[in-house]
Amino acid sequence: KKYVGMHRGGSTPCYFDITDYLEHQNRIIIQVDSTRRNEQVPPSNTDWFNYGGVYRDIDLIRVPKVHIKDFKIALEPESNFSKIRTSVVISEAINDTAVLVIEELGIKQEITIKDGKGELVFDASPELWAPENPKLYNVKLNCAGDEISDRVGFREIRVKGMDIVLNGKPLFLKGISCHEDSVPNGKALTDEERIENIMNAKELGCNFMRVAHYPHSERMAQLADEMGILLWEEIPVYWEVHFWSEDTYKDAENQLKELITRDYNRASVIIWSVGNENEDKDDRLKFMSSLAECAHNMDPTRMVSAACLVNYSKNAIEDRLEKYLDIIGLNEYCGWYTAEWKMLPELFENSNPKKPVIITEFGADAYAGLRGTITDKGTEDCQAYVYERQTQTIRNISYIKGMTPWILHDFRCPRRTSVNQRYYNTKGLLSADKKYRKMAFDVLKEFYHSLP
Ligand code: GCB
Repeated sequence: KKYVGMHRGGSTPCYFDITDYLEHQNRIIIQVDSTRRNEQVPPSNTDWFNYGGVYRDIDLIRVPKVHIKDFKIALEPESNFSKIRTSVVISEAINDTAVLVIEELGIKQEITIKDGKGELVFDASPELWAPENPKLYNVKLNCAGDEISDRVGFREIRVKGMDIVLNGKPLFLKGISCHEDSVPNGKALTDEERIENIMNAKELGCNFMRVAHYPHSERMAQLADEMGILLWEEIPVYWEVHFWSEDTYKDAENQLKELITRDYNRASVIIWSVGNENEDKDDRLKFMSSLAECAHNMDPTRMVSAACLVNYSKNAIEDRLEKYLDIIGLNEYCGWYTAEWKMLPELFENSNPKKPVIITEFGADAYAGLRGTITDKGTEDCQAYVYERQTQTIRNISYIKGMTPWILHDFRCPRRTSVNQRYYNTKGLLSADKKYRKMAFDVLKEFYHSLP
């Protein structure tokens, strides 16, 4: 037996070159350690079931000795939608010429490769990708006998003042949060299930999904590209992480880098989130601001955010991390964990954010089919009422530029042990099998369809 290597984190891709290990007959053995540990990302305590084992595809890939290792392509920001930037990394430090072809645009560009690397900005006027027009182009790259292809959309996402601007037009992100969880398949969703989730979001009137709290399969972003829905992608820096540990930081940063490398060419992905609900402490600020800086350095074409907590002592949107973000994400549970409704308008009045805000979570549990009054917790009536009050308040707050209520469908959650939860988090608008629609689904649908 020969040891090839190891990888931390079960969500993002990795690869190992096994060329030098091969013999006439081979057996590849993959061992998975699914133990939850507090020093890991995510740590042991999460409000979802993280499953275990291997839940991503494993491929045996044969490539030429000299091959294309990385290839990025995107519309150049602030270029008036008229320039494309591409960069190429080759497996060896060769000097050569790579050829990029986008046939539909009549583009054939030569990229000079020096010491295995090349970069080029060139004029182009692609039809812009947007949720209502998810235009993708077949892009091909050749170098030293290797060829790769991708389907790529071109769009520009920026924050301008207090607006989130897609292709030059301010937009409101009508979103919904979603876990990667399925009754029959756990985390290993089929494409049919992913398409069903996107179709349900579209029926709600969404142009945006928050795929929480860890990188979902790369198929999700590919399908979002095809079907036209914007995405918030996140790494599992969730709740109480060992923010003081350098090793934990390395793990988080590695997941962020692998995610950005994986989905850089996906037009649907507009926001990298560096975490969720982490208390504003010094070591956490250093940890998460470093992640934000890393995302900004790696990717100037997207926005960086995090789902922050309300500053409860002031009932205000205030977190020192905001300085390092482009967009402020905020989880608030008024009408649920925060019982008093008057806290919601007060929260927004007490706040003076300098950047656009997305309400990344609000919600309420509802056991599918359970009815009662609006004050009976756990009923559909109570959940629907929370959605009504929340949406009617949020719609009047000018600095709120999007929302992703919690959550599209119920999901497995070992911490949720009450009689109506039965090891599920029941804040879904749909039951876990997605066959049953709770009343709140229609409340959100009506709200999104009433927006311009
Ligand atoms: C939160 C968390 C989310 C939980 C949710 C809940 O604030 O971000 O992971 O599942 O609340 O249901 O309590």
